Amino acid sequence: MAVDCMLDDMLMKANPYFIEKAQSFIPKIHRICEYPETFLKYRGDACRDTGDDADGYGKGDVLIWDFGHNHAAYFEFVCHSVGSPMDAPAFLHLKFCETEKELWEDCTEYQGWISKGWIQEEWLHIDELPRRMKMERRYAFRYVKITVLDTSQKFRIVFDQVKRIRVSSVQNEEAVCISTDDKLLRSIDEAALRTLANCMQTVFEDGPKRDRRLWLGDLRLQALTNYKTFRHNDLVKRCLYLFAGMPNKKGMIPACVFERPVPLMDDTFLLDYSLFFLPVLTEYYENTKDIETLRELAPSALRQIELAMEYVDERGVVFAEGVQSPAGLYYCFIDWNESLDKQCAMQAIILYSLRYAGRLCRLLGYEERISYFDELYDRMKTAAIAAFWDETNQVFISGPQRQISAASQVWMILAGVVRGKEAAALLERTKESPVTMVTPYMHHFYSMALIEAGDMAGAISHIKDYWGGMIRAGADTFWELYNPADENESPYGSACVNSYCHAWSCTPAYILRI
Ligand code: RAM
Repeated sequence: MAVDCMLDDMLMKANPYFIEKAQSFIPKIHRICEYPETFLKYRGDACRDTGDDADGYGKGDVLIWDFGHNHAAYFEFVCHSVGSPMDAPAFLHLKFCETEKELWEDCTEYQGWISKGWIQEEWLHIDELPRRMKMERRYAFRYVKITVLDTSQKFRIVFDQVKRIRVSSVQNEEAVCISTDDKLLRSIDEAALRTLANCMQTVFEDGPKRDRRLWLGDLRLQALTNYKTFRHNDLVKRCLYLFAGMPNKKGMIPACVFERPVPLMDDTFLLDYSLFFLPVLTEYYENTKDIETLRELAPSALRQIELAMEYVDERGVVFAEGVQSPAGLYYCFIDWNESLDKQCAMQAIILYSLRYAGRLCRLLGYEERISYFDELYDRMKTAAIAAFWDETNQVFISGPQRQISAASQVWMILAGVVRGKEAAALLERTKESPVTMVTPYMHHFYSMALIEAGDMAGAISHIKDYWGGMIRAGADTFWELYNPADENESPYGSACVNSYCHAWSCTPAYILRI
């Protein structure tokens, strides 16, 4: 019975008017043709000159084209044969790589928990040459590696007119880079803008390699950065209407939605992401003054608070993630650190969202609701201190093990539970937290907490340190996950499926423009 109810809640309750409105804002995609900057030839692992390109390539030869930067693009080339008549198919392996290290990564043994279909590689049999090959899929890549698996003893293959068609709904030049004498900050800003541009397709995608779809938590950070850079505000509007157009039967907004073949909600629900619909909508209005959208979507946004309150006990404390409550289970994201206890951060995110609910109601003049949200905020803040503040260690703890994590402290500061000098001191202690942050997403919130505590210089220096670490490791777009202590860390069981252009890491371009 309980299972039936849960499944029933998962069903989509589409709002055709909202979806139609979203579809009317599908942006135009710009296409730019680009040629490789460098071409390298290998046999095995050794770089070698295989002779004149016109002599062609055979079994075991490895060819690498470097396009200079990582972009979302389609790949094309022409190939023909030399030597005797072509007496067998040409058999090729193609690998598309965002970073140099992926070129040499062996993914054949991949056993991770998300689909190996995300690994950007293809095996091609070409029966007749010459042939113009236009790869059907869109990839995210800087490098293309072709391994000639076989030709035959009688013919070899020649490659020509290698190019890619870069695609995005924005053009990089539209956003002006920050002017600073600091070379590292300039590189960080450039990489952040490139990251965001690659993810701005017909929706704000999380990453052009993976998952190539619209996630609400990612959208929050992309939208903020977009307002200060590309200013394609209708794309935010489209995404807002897509989410609001496809809640479940209870009105809960899913963590992510698909656009094709027709708009569809995913059956993944994350409480923190659903609540982020409130800040995304409020900030959209603050940046555009589009009152019609604010009015139309406010009920969907405020509904997220009502639903979140079902997971809050009579003391005003949220149940732990994944634990039975009278309303059932909920899940949340927060960060990819698998040992993270999320209860304290989730409490803070509800508080954070209550402040946005109040802000939204003020904008719309919903007087009664303003005081309701303000009182609820005060009650839950008192409950949060009683439940999570550890007086002895002067930190927030979470869960039965009284876990001390960076995420708990950061979110309590962003929720306004600790402010000013106390917040600055707490962040200082956060550096010692045994449970660290692993995604640029969480590091963004850490930087924002520093700013909230009045330490803009600290936030900039953190950006130089953390995002600068990716630049020093060769990044030209920022990654989904970066743990300086372990560059191969992956939440999926293998770095083969990690995304190296992930929109939630684009926020230095926002923070550097505040
Ligand atoms: C990953 C996605 C996305 C994130 C979710 C929670 O699978 O790449 O960026 O929002 O997880």
